[in-house]
Amino acid sequence: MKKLTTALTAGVLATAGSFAFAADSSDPIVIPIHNWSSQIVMSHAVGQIFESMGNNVEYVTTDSQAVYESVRLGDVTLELEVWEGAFGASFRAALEKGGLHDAGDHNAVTREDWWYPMWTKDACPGLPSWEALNDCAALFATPETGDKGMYLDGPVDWLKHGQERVAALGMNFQVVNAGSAAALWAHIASAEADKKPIVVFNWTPNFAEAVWPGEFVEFPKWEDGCDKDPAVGPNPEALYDCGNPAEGYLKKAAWDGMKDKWPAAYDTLTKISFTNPQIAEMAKFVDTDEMEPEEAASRWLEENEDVWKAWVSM
Ligand code: TMO
Repeated sequence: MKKLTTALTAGVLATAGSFAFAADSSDPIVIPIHNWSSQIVMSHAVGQIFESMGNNVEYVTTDSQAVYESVRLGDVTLELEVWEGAFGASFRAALEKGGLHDAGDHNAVTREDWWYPMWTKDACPGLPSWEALNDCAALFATPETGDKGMYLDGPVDWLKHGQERVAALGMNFQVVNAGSAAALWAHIASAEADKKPIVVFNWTPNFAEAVWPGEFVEFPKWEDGCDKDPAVGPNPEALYDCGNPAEGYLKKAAWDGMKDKWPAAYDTLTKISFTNPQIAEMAKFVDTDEMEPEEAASRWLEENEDVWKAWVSM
């Protein structure tokens, strides 16, 4: 009997040992946190999934463009929300240099661009065309922008070329950067009372679509190279004379070393795929329901075990 127990124990240990050999490093997986709610909640949700697998996780707040260089160098391990419109160029640049790779798409279609709440169209009925918007520029003038219309863009680290687009298309607008996502929502909310026409940066999936019906401005359609080759887009002499992709991707990116250092977590990362409604809900927990991101992440995981348990490799 003793012998059998010993043999069994040895067998168990050998099995456990072979798992341990392939196990993830105990060093923390470093997850970057940015400045919009779905990314913060998703990052905590995935961090909590990794912790449930026995991994250590560390969160660092980073610039949402510079992060691609940090992933490439392995200073952070991954990025969970690579939005094509805002970060496609930085992502492509880092891919070319090497050290990071595409870890797969979420099952989501994204758009990030100039947007207006629907009441704006009452004052400027030619919308959503950008030319119609430009003809209405005076409606959007503010003390800050003089006789030009104001476009309230996102924080400076999101999209870099708003004023260049205005110049390339000969628009009578001035781009003002919001200090935070919250400043965008405050701007929309304050225009709502007297239905003041406004045009602001917005995106989908987001909580905002359930709160304020609205539309994206239709700019000349995005074509690959619009940010690299002046010949692409309607103005043959300028870059950035296109809108952002209307059906953009949402990707995950990983440091090349993640696969060997944290193989189980890496395998899970490649399987992770959130949908538009799931991402909008993550944002809503914070922006509408005023939950803390960590709490929103735990709540999301509690309510969606069937979704994420399927991504965890055993
Ligand atoms: C990067 N963002 C989703 C805020 O456009």
